Amino acid sequence: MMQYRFPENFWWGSASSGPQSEGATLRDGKSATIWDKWFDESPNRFFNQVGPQDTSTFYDHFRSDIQLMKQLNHNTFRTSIAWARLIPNGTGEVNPLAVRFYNDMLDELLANGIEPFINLFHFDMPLCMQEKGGWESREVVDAYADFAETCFRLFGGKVKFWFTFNEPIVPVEGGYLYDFHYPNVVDFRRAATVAYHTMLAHAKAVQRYRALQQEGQIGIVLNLTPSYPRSQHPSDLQASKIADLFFNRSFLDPAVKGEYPAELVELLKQYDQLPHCEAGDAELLAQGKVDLLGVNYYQPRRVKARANAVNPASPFMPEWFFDYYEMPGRKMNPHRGWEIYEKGIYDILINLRDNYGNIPSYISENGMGVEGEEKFLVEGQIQDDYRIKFVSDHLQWLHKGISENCACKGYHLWTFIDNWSWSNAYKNRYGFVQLDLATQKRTIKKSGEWFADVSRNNGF
Ligand code: BGP
Repeated sequence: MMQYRFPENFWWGSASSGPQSEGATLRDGKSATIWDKWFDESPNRFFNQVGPQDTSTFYDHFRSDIQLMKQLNHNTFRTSIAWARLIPNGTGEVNPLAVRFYNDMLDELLANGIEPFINLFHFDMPLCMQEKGGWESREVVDAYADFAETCFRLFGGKVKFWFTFNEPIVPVEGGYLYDFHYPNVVDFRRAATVAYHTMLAHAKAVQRYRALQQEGQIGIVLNLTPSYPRSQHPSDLQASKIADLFFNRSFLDPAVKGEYPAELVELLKQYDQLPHCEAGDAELLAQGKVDLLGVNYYQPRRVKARANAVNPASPFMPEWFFDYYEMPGRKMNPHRGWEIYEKGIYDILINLRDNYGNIPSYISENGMGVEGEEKFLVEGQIQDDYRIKFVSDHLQWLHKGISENCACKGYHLWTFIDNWSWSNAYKNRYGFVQLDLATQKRTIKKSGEWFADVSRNNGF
């Protein structure tokens, strides 16, 4: 009996990214990214010292991988175009081998009835652009807009769903605040500039796309972490409101409403942390409103009022305004150390419905990273019942949201084939398809077969 039937034309698929799956990192004209640089400098920061060159080699195997997607009944797939592959110097000349690869890959997807969702930046800043200051530099913002326009012109006939950025807050947090991405800076003011310039870059790309009047939609992919207070006490509520401003609304508001929340601007002004703004920025941001929002959801954020007063001599951080809170009895994914809270997906959709004009959205990532999955091998196949449960529990809440009029159009699992996860490398596996890194053999997991049925039946 079908309990959860989804709307017609619902998108069922999975998501990946160029830097995590393509491989051929320095081949066929591709230039280095910050990941190549960081791995060269600090291999010990990567799990088992496995770096960005060790991927599932999508660059070489995309045709057979797309056949696997077909077996899994995908009607969509997200990946990204690597700036450092398409325009190796960051600006100027386009790499013909990259054009050929992306055209072939897009043609193959379309020929197999799989709609490409294409993202333009997945943490993979070309090294030459980082050397110009990365997102701290307005010159890089302009270079990105040119790169985006080049993509629209080259591939806009094939791609109808574009995304400017994946999780733009992550390079801010990782690279400029919490030291888990290159360039490993810890400085709030610089982080704020990076965040601000990323949204200017986003808005410029949207503006360029609309000027071309192509048929299609443009959006952004945000990792939203619903911010739950420990209690309804006003000080806990205030803590969660501020965490929400820093970690969700800092990107969600400009992306959907075309402007920053006044409370966030006020707060940063009060602590003298506002990034430098120029004339015309506000008008530009107002033009960056998206057609479609990708929502990555993995875990909630739980906070409480700070226990101790802030030492005003310490460097400014979002954590000046709250403490993290571990809810008693919470469910955990022990491998990744993330809480599992399925209802979060519903709360996000209701928030978008009620406070963001019910912007059309889809779940662009959701998934469960597990270490040591070989333990679950039975007769050559990983029996990942935990992943089936994880996905179906989230889909039930997603279904409830849709039945209450939330405009959610699809679901992508993170990820298709186990892939390279930044500094976690292959520690946690996320795929519907198991990858043997040594032989590059692919084997569909039990969850992949289950998902193929869900997609075929448009429900479960
Ligand atoms: C998201 C990223 C993905 C992917 C995923 C899993 O933040 O968009 O690129 O890596 O998280 O997280 P992790 O690889 O850190 O376990």
